[in-house]
Amino acid sequence: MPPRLIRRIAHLDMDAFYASVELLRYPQLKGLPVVIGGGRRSADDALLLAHADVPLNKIPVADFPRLAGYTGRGVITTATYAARQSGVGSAMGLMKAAKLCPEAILLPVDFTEIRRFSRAFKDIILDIAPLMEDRGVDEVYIDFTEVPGGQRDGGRVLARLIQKTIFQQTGLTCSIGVAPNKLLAKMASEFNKPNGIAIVFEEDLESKIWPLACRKINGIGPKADEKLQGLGITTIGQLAQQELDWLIDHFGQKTGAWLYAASHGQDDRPVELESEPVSISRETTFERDLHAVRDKAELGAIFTKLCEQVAADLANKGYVGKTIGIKLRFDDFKSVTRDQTVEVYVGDAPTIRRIAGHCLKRVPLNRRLRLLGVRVASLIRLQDAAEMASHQPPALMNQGQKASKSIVSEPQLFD
Ligand code: TTP
Ligand code: MG
Ligand code: MG
Repeated sequence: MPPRLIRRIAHLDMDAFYASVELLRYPQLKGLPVVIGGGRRSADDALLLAHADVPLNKIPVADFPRLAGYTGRGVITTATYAARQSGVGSAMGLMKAAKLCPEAILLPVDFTEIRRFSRAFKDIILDIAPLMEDRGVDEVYIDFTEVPGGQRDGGRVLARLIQKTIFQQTGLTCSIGVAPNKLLAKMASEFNKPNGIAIVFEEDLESKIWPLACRKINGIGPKADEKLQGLGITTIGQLAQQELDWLIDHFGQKTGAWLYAASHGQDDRPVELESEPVSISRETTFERDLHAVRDKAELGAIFTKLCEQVAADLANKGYVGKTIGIKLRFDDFKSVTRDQTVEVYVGDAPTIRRIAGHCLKRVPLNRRLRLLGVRVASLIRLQDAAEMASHQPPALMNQGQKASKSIVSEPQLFD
């Protein structure tokens, strides 16, 4: 008989994520206090401008902008572990942080890089353990139960493999908690941060979970915590000592029952697979109804902007698509859609604009417009499309061009 599988759920969270992504670019800052936050400033541009002729990893540490003297209302997005030793951390005002750690290097967030690495580490995990739930930019749940290595040493063997592979392929470290469920795994992933692994079994509840503050339960926010403190409850262990009925009396049926279950380490929520988007679209309702001919310039500009936004959304999410569509709503509130499917996946704004323009020409535009939308569907992941393209003749835009030829006799509208 095969051995009985016990439920093992992992929570993985990247270490000082935004800061760590910057350190990949500037490895000379490794080990130093670095904080990420505020908007992009002239000092950031000046740094790059002054060193335009050297690679980023050769910019001298002494030349980086410091926190000292910061004035403004910016807050810290995150800080390296070296900076955290001075007591600075997420959500703290940069001016306050400047007092605590003036020598810290201050860098802005690069969201494009962040999204790229977010996608990259999740793809690495998916290759090893396919049951992954995306929980935001730097964390996921993973169901280890049936994955090879997921039971060995409580999940430590698989956790180590994932941690090592992410580090080898991206240079980023993460921390992983493995436990009987999501609730405990989420707490466990913090136990040995950074670059740590923590294994929690059901029987560890009393020793490892009960001493923690109630706030460590994901779902107990500042308000609930304040109310619990008012009732004399600060730790999860104290919460676990309360009767179910007492909790329901104070917090209502639903929250009371949930608090009871959580404090006893119970949580049966499944790990939910990442759902792939079906389409990505942007639409806008105009301030006033616009006419296809009289407001041609304005409509054309809005149309182009929508295509750019859709292209940016696709890029950020890492998709391309081959069905491009438009949606129009007229002043009588009737809507029409048109779409066109091309042979090869596209994602860039000019191409989307061109194909959407073809769609537009198939709609009679004699009424004023209230709304315009652009949509890209039949999506696949960008990297899958790249792989497919390498096995196919480059037929990219022929289809779209053919379509455009067949309708050149149509009146030129705001396209
Ligand atoms: P976290 O995982 O909470 O923090 P972290 O990855 O920086 O550090 P840790 O090692 O403790 O996990 O958040 C992930 C990223 O989300 C973080 O790098 C920056 C961003 N973030 C904000 O933008 N605002 C915030 O208030 C927090 C907490 C994080
Ligand atoms: Mg993190
Ligand atoms: Mg996180």
